[in-house]
Amino acid sequence: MKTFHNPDHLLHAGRQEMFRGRMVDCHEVPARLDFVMQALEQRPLGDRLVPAVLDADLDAALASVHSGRYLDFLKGAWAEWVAMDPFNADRDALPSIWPMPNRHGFRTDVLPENFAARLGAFAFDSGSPLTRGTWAAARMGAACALAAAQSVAAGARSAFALTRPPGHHAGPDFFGGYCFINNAAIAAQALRSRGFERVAVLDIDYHHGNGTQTIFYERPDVLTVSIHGDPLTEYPFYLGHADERGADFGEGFNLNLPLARGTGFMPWIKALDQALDAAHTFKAQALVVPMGLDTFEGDPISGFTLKSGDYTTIGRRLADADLPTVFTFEGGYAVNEVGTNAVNLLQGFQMAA
Ligand code: OKP
Ligand code: ZN
Repeated sequence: MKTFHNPDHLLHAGRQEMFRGRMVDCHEVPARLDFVMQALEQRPLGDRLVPAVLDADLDAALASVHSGRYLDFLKGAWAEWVAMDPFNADRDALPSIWPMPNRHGFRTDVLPENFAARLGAFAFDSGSPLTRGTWAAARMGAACALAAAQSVAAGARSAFALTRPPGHHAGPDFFGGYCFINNAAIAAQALRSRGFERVAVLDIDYHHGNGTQTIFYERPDVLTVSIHGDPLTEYPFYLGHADERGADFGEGFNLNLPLARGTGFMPWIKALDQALDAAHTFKAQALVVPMGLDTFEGDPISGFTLKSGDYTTIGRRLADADLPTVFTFEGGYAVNEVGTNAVNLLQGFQMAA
């Protein structure tokens, strides 16, 4: 399979994130991607390419899953942040006030002019630093997802969008969970636009893919399935329960499989079989896998106990679905092992495919 990697990922390098009242070093660091690249160099799966997509196609892909006002906000955010205070040029932007939509009567239809207030209107946490290069990096990440989808639409069995920042927490008009642009949603929508009538997104990151779920929640043409730490105790907390089944035309086309913190490989792979059954029943014509490796036992911010060898089995099992498949790189914060685990999964897939 081809890997489309983001040559600009380094432009996004947050320094610190707010965590329980203090600033801690960012977990989502550039080295994560570098380790995956190194592992791919040692165990090549196919060409490693920089995405070449038309600007107009990329803008259309971005606009197909995100709102215009959110994209405008992201595009201009850094300039506005620095305009607030010239010293901000050396600080990452983090929100510290939120409108809490749907509660307390706060409005989001009228956007404040104050940038800090607008930052909070588009973010759901204060752990996702927005930096000078965030927009450029995230935009090129979307190009990776689009190129991967185009490759699969052109007949490839699979493709890998290797990019950061990750994407599955980003929604139609919000960022959070280290995510700004939803790469998996862009890939799914690009496949829909290129002739695949039903696309299944199977999110295997430790954290619920709330952004992706929200983007497709009312749609019957994209099935969203997520296996993740139970939101009763795990981030992102406010979404990801088993009773969220989709709404309107999308009712029945969202499946959440929350598992308790501490879950090991046997129950996890049973959930994967359930997820694949759902994709099969849905008669999916293509698969998008937001691939988080933070289910690993050594992950510093997660709570499952999968081992490196388990990822090979997961890859094999995904290949059994026998569908054109796009992988997007999501979480995985045990930096030294993330390359091995990612390539184990992809190699397991490729050998079985
Ligand atoms: C992004 B992805 C840890 C706090 C949790 C947010 C986690 C975002 C995970 N100190 N912060 O799904 O891997
Ligand atoms: Zn995660």
